[in-house]
Amino acid sequence: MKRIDAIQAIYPAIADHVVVTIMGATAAELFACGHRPNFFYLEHAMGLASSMGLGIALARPDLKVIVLDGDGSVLMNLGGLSTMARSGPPNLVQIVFDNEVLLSVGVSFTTATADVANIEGIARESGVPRTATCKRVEELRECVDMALASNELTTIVAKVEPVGPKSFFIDPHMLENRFEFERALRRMGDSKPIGDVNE
Ligand SMILES: Cc1ncc(C[n+]2csc(CCOP(=O)(O)OP(=O)(O)O)c2C)c(N)n1
Repeated sequence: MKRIDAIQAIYPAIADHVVVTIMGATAAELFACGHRPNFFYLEHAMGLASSMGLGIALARPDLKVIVLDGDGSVLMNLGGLSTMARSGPPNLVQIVFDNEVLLSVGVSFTTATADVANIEGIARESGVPRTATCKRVEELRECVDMALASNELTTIVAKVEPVGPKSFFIDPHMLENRFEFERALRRMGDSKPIGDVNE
């Protein structure tokens, strides 16, 4: 499956929740599906989207938090999985798009998932209670729906082709996104409609 098709397919399920994504190709593809103020694109800090998602999930148990991650990012911060599992917030769903490369800096840089590493296995053995690996878009959509309904910390590995967007353009600017996202979290707490980017 292509990641852009996968993100498009799960977009309706995640759009009203808090979404934190890794930088680069994944962020650009989520943005291309439609920006929302409740989306945060964690630029530069490779590996830490799940840690940020964990912090939000623990601080805001009233919200569901979805982290869009990458294989290179997860492998860079492997301790993030055990910390996540140890705290075990039921409102956190991590989706790891595993394309077996560091796509955002070049497809020739393969990660260990191209050879030996199995991120679902690492997550399970780290103590994440719900894990899955999906290879087809429909399968992923069902997995995400079930994870959101389950109220249990979940890591889903989505095996995707090593292809990305033509442009990595994202608007809003990183700093704007930081304040916009914070305001969206506060509004969500007030149970007001989130609205869209033009609000
Ligand atoms: C600490 C750190 N090292 C390196 C980079 C450069 N960098 C940006 S994106 C990226 C690849 C991320 O790989 P992955 O998580 O697999 O996502 P993909 O790009 O394949 O979608 C790298 C190495 C960075 N931003 N931060």
